[in-house]
Amino acid sequence: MTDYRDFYRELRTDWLKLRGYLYDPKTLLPSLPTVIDGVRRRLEDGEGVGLVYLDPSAGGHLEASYGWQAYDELIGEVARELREFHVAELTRHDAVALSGVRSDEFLLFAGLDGNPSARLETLRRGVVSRIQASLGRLEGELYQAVRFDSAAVPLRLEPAMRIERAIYHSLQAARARCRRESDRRHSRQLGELRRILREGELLVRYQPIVDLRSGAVHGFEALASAATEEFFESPETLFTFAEESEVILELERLCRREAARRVTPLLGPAGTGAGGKLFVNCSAHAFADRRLRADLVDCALGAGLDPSDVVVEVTERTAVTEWRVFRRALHELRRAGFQVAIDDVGSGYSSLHAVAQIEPDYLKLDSSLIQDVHRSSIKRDLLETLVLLARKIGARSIAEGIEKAEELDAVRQLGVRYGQGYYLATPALPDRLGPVRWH
Ligand code: G
Ligand code: MN
Repeated sequence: MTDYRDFYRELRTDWLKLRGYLYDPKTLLPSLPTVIDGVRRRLEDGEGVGLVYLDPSAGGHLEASYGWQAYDELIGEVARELREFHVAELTRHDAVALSGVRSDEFLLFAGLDGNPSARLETLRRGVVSRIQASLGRLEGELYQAVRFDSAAVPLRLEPAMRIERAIYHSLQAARARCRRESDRRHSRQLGELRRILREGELLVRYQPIVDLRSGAVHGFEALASAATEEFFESPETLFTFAEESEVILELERLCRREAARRVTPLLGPAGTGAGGKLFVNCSAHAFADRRLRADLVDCALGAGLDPSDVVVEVTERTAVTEWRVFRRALHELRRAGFQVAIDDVGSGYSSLHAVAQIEPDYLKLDSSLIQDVHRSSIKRDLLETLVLLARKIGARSIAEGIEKAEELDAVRQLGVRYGQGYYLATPALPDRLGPVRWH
């Protein structure tokens, strides 16, 4: 007798396997082979159909730096947004798909009537801005860093060509157009970066670091960015691009130079002792730069600052791989009189190992610990511990990212010595800095 149970079990296994080829398991979006038949039928019926192609530019990069799990989440968010777009703006004959299972190339097939090329372009813009806006509202660096390259192509019926193959050709054309577009953007950005380095054109904003006992300004952190957002929309994109283009040392040198050159009006006349300190950021890359010490000395003296008025903020955003080189550079800086701070203490970027290696003059306590500290007893315990640690190693503590009066009160009560953040003062150009709010 036939055992139907075995038969059905096999059938089910086959079906699951098949579904795994046809639908992406994470997003449940169909793959291209799944939707191609529907598209073919519409074209055969004489309908106009267009393809909007969306590709996360630098997707590979992002996945490599943030990990596949985080990247999967991102793809899931985009899929969800596209599905909503489908429901709101398209018909059930239209389709949203991935080029293949586990791919990160999104495809949107939509019927075109009226003016096909105008409709297609409107569709492409609509989709891209909707995705970009919805990702922008999410928490997380990855969501802020991602950008979508896109292209829209009408699908054409070529009488001599098999329709499915013509669709694949259109996909290739869309990919090629995206690549050309991103190459063009890349070379425009590279041109702009070279110009910035050549002409020294950078904006430097300064953010006060405030003594939480007296309200006096203890110093300013210098924060550099491109003069316009046209090519580099954030400091993050500028620095990442410079790193990829292997000119990060040049860019950091320029930032230090400009930070020192323009700080003078804030710190008071040289030699009067009226001034505070200048805090400058240095990545781990900069510590491998043999010119770091001489360069910093030049910057300081050029601006009429004593090296002891300059605090070098160390971040581990790019990991320190050569501790020996790093320690030697640090030692040289110290001997020249500079002070050292560890940035982002308490975040993933900053380890206790670094605290032990560096013996810093300042610990800058990461904004993730400060955010809503008045509502979290764990954060208060952690801060209390870090304040104690700072005291024990003879370092001074600075709370970063204070955005609310309650946070200010809490960190003050915990004995944090200095504070920085939008609540106290936002970063501003030297002639735009207003008074500090500290109550
Ligand atoms: O990693 P580092 O601490 O150097 O980063 C400084 C960055 O933090 C700057 O881009 C600055 O504009 C930003 N910043 C300064 N104060 C605040 C704040 O109160 N809240 C937030 N979210 N960012 C801040
Ligand atoms: Mn910093």
